[in-house]
Amino acid sequence: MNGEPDLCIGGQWRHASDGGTREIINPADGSITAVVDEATSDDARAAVAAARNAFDDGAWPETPVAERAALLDRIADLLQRDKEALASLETRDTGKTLVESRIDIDDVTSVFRFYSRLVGVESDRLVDVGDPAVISRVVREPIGVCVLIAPWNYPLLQMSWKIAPALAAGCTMVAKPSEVTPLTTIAFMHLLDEAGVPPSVVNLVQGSGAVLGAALTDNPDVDFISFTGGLATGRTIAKVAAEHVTKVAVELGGKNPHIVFADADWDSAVDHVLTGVFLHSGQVCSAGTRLIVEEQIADDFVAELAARAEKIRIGDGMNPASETGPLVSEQHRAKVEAHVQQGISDGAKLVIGGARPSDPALAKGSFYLPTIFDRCDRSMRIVQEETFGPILTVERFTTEAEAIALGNDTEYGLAAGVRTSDPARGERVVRALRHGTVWLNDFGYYTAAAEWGGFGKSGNGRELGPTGLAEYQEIKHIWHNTAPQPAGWFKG
Ligand code: TXE
Repeated sequence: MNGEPDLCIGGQWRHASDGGTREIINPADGSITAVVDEATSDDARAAVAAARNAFDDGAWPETPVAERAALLDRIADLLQRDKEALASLETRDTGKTLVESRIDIDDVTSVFRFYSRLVGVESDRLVDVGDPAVISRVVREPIGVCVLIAPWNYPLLQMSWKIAPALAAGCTMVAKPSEVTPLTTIAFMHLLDEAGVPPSVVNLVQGSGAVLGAALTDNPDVDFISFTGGLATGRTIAKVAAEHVTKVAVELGGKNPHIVFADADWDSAVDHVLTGVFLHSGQVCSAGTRLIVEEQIADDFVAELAARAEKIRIGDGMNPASETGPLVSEQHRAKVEAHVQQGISDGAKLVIGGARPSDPALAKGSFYLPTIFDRCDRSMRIVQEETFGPILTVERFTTEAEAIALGNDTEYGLAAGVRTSDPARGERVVRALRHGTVWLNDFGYYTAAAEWGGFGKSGNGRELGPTGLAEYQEIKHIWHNTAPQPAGWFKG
């Protein structure tokens, strides 16, 4: 960063092999936050080769579980030591508020602590095969070389959901953060060194996905690819990996319904719908972007939401007065603006927003106003396609069955919210929704101990929880006959 080498390959910090660099832009004001090395595809191939050697010939996969667990704990300690520095780097990189970035670093820490504990208590499973001479057991082994590709909305958080279980399992890896937001991952890589992660176990490259993608994913030396990002990229990676029968887990975002029945607690419903969609300016894979509200309260509910959304204080995430920051880049704002235009031409009713803020102090950043579209229906692209911006669409229902049908009317299936004061109805609706996480009378919360992932085109595989560790493990059944006898099948 800023002259220091940023790629870590085979235990060596290096510049890009062709000397290439990239400017990292602060989305709050368009200034250059840092200049980082931009890896070439040769660098990416070298990183995979280093991870392969470290897995095949290195000590890490055989390192006792207690040592791996202790290392994860040391990493967690260092994250807390450097929390403020990492949080401010994350804010300058992504634009999110400092408060959110601090929460992110705490969450990253909790992921390392969780897997440190989990890997220590996991044990082999004994199987009774009906023969006392046979010891039959099912053991878990590290899956091998992992390629970990992360997006820009929660850069270090998303990467930690991959690196922590991969390390816990005994894998070696290549981490590739988003080229838009690589700074905390570079800083974190230095913490891994300091914590004592052996050389070549974690390799770091950053740069354009289009340039590095093939070297990282169309590569027979890779055993597992964990990817979080957009649907189109996820499809490309899955296709390429299929050629090598490489295991792939993908988390591809969502178009998440937030269903509000008329009997829901009003204040918490308004508040959670607002936070669910406008936090981090909607750049959250589980953002509740589709409000599905019971007709009898819809007008009042939307009016109150609009009144509150207009008061959201937008600004530089480093300013403690800001409640939400800019979009991650000019390019991303252009995508959001195109979606809004599409909504207008499809006939949705613009209630508020639909524009950049007029405050001249925000003119240099990629800010966008909280936007609400009423009278939306399922045929509209703004209802079906992920915008990844501060855009709420409103659909109305009159029956429970209709609410469920609307909630499931999406090709995605990452997350959903349901709000009602009737527990029996709440349970019915929660069970009927085809989404990976469903909140009943809450929204947006998660824990490292519970699985995260999607149904449908939100992806496959799970992160976090015990399944998030199992993704990085192969299962082996060992059948050990302690008193071998001839099988006696063939008599001659
Ligand atoms: O993501 P990409 P983009 C959604 C959101 C957003 C859209 C596109 O709707 O508007 O995706 O965002 C790397 N081989 N989400 O274009 O391209 C890339 O370098 C290998 C949802 O920014 O998917 C980055 O590290 N890797 C989401 C990562 O993929 C490739 C979070 C994600 O970038 C690659 C972000 C290739 N061919 C966006 N091409 C979520 N699920 O939370 C790119 N990459």
